[in-house]
Amino acid sequence: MPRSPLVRQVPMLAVVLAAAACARKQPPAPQAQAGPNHIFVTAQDYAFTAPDSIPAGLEMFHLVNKGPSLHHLQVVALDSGKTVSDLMAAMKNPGPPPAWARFVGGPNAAAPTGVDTTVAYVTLAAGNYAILCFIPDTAGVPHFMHGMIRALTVTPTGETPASPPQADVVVHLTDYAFNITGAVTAGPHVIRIVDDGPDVHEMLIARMAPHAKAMDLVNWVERGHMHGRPPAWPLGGATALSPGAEEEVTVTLTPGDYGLFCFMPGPDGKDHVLHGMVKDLKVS
Ligand SMILES: [Cu+2]
Repeated sequence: MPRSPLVRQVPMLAVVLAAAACARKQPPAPQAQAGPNHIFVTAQDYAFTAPDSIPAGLEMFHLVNKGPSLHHLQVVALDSGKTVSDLMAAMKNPGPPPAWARFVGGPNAAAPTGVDTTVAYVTLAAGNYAILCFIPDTAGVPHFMHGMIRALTVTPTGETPASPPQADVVVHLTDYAFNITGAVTAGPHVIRIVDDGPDVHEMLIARMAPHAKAMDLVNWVERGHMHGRPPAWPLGGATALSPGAEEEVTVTLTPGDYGLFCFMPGPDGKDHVLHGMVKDLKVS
């Protein structure tokens, strides 16, 4: 009597299952990412040119500002399946951002010359993100309302993210101060910027114009509404970081006067620079 096809298939199925079980016992070791993914973003009035999709891991964002206005690059992680439309809707409400929108940094403002590039190393997991510019125009309208907002999809790779470069200066952001360890001297630096909370903070680094102090830039923004020539030259830094988030930036300093600034709005509506989150730095 011929055996039924089903009986003939059972041993074959057993072999396949055994092979699958064997494969499960020895998962391939995750490969280390060879180095950062270089992500080039161009800002202009008012749009970003940027990739729609990038691989997960250590991202090195390079921001070029073709101007004429100041622009920065804010990366926001959108959890719980939220989209750029959800973020736009949420930002119409005053007050703190919703829990599903995490500020994960990015390069802060680059001068509108198209020559300087500001950079930031940010480690991103796969998921949905938005990139946007929060800097306001002279009427106080943030640039994302003029179209400087894009979706960014970060795709999984199965690789272990590469390590960011070793920092020689670390800045902890608190309510409301910049706490610096390491020597801020003339020359190239890798600066690690960490938000210790409880609020969201940024750190703009700017070289002051001759005889200008950090408060002169605060007054230009807060009282002068960014009209006329700024008393400082932006060199990047970190855009907003939620508590616990961090990034590395590279910057080359020459002797002179610099300032650190956080223009994030506080719970009272006043920007953190007006709560003392502004610092003069002399570099020699
Ligand atoms: Cu702040």
